[in-house]
Amino acid sequence: MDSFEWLNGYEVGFGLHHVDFSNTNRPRTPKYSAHFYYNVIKDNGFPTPDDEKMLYGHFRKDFLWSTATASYQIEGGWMSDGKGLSIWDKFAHTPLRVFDDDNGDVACDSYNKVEEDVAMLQQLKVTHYRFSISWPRVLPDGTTNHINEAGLNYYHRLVDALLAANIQPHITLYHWDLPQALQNVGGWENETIIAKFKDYTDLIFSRLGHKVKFWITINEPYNIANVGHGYGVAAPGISFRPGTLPYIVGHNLLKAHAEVWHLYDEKYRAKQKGIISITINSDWSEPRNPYKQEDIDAARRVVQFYIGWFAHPIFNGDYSDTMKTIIRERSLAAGLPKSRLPEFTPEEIQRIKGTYDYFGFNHYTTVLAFPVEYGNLQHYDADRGAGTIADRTYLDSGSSWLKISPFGFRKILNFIKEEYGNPPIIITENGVSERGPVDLNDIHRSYYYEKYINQVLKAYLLDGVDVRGYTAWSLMDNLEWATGFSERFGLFYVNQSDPKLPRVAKNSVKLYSTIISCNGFPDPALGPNDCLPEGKLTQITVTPVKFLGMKLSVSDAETGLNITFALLIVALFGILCSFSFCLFRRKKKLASNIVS
Ligand code: PNW
Repeated sequence: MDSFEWLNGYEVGFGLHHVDFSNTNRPRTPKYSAHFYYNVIKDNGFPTPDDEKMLYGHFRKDFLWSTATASYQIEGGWMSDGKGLSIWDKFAHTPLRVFDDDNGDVACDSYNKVEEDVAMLQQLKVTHYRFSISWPRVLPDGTTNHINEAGLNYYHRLVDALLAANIQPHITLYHWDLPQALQNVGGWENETIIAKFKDYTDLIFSRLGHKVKFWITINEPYNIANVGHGYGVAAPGISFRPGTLPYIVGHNLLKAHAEVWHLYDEKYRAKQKGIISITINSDWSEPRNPYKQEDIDAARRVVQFYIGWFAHPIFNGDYSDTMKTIIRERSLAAGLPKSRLPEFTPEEIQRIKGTYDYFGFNHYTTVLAFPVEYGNLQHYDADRGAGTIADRTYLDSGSSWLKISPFGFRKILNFIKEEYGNPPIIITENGVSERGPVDLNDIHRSYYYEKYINQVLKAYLLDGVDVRGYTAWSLMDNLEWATGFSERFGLFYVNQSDPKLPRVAKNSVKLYSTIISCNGFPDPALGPNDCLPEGKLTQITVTPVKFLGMKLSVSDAETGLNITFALLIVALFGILCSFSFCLFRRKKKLASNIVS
C-alpha cells in the first residue's frame, strides 16, 4: 500500500492500494494494479487468456467470402464519358481538405482496369466482391432526366466479368459520392433526396438486377451523418450545425433506406430473388475502468449512440429510449422548444422497422469509454456524454482511430445477436491499414485477419451468432478519404507513383486465401489438410508483439528484452558500487569521529 516514502513523504505512492492519508481511518482502496497482480498470483503467471486462444473449426458450408472497395476510392475517371461531379470530387479539390491534397481523379484507375481487378479477386479465391456504384457516373445531375449509358456500361462490364469468374457481385448503391448537383439543393438535409435516391436505385435494379443477388442500400449512415455533417471532416464537410444537422441527415438516411428496401421488396424481389439491406458500422466500447459503474454506463451509451442510432429503428423500431431521452432532455435544458433528434410518426416507425434481409456490419476496433460532462454544449459527443480512448496495450495500425483489438469483434457480434433479435449477419468490412515505407511482408495484416476472423468463428460456433459472410476491407490500397493515399488498407499494394498503377499482392493475400480455402481454421491435430499450403498448418502468421512502444516480431522482441536485461544489470551494478562506496565513506567518517 502507499506509505511513508522517505524523502518524498506521502507524495509518492508505491502501493497496490491507495491510502487516504487525509482521513484518520486511513482507508485502503485497491488500485487497478492490485486487481492485475491478484490475477497474476491466481494464474501463477501469464497463461494465454481464453479469448486469445485459437479456435479450430469451420463456417457454414455456404459462407460468403468477400473483399470490398468503393467507387470514389478506386475508380478514377472522374470526368470520363460524361460522369457528373460528386461531393467527394468537390471536397477533394478544395485545398487542405484531404491529406497532401490527394484526390480520386485517377485513384486506382479501376474504371479502366476491370480485368486486373477481377484477376486479383480470382487470386484470393473470394466467392463475392463488394463494390459500389457511383451515382453521378450513372446519373450526372443525380436525376433520371439524363441517364449516362457509358457510365452504366462500366458496371455491366464489371458485373459480367465477375460472373464469368464465378464471383457474385455485392453492390453498394451509395458509398458517400453524392451527385454534387443534389448537394447544391441541400443533399441529405433535404427530404426530397428520398425520392431521388429511390429513382436512382430503381434504375439500377431494373438494369442490373437480373445479374445481381446481393445489395446494400447505404454504407455507414453514421459516417455520412456525423463525420460529413457534424465533424465536417468528410464530404460535404459541414460542421457549423453539429447539434441538429447530423440528426436530420440521419433521419433522412433511414427513410431513404426504408423506401429503397420496400421498392426492391415489392417490385423486384419476386423476379430477381436477391437480398437487400443496409451496412451499419460501429466500434465496440469497453468501460475504461471495468470496476466503475460510471464507465460501464458510458460504454453502453457509446454503443447505443453508434450502432444503435441506425440499427434500433431498422431492427427494433424507432430510436432507442437512451437516445430519445438524453437528446430531448439536453435540448430542453438548453432552452430549445423541442428535441434536436427528429421524431418519427407511428406510421414511419412501422415503415422503417424490419427493412432488412440481413445485418450488414462494418467493424474495425474497440475503444475505452468514460463519462464526460459537456455542460450546455449541443452536439453528438455532448449528447453521448462520453469520451473514448484507446487501450495503450493494443497494437497500432496506420490509422490513428484503429487499434488492433480482436476480442471486441466477438463482443459486438454478440451484442447484435442479443439486442436485435439474432439477425443473419454479413460482415461487409473489416481490415487494417499501414502507413509509411512500403513493406509487402504485411505481418500485422495477416495477424489482424487471422485473429479477427477467429473471433467471428467463436461468435458463430460458441455463441450461436448467425454469421453468414465476411468481407475484407480492402481489395487494394486506395484513396482513404480525408487521409488520402497515406493510409493503406489493401490486400494488394497499388504503387501510386507508377502511372500504370500496378497491383502487387502483399503477403496477407496468402493468409486470407488459405482461410477462404479452408472455410475457417482446420485443427492441426487432425493432420494434413488439402486446403493448407503443403497440406499442413505451419504457422500461417508471425505474431507481432509490442515492445517499448515498437512493433516487433517475437524473436526481435526477445533480443530487445535480453539487451535491456544486460543494460539493467550493468546499471544495477553501477548503483550498487556507488552505494557501497558511500557506505564505505560513511564508515570511514564514523571511524574517524570515534577516533577523534
Ligand atoms: C469505412 N472511423 O470508413 C468505409 O466504409 C471505407 O470506405 C473506409 O475506407 C474504411 O472504413 C476504412 O476507414 C470508416 O474513424 C472510416 O472510425 C473511419 C472510421 C470508421 C469507418
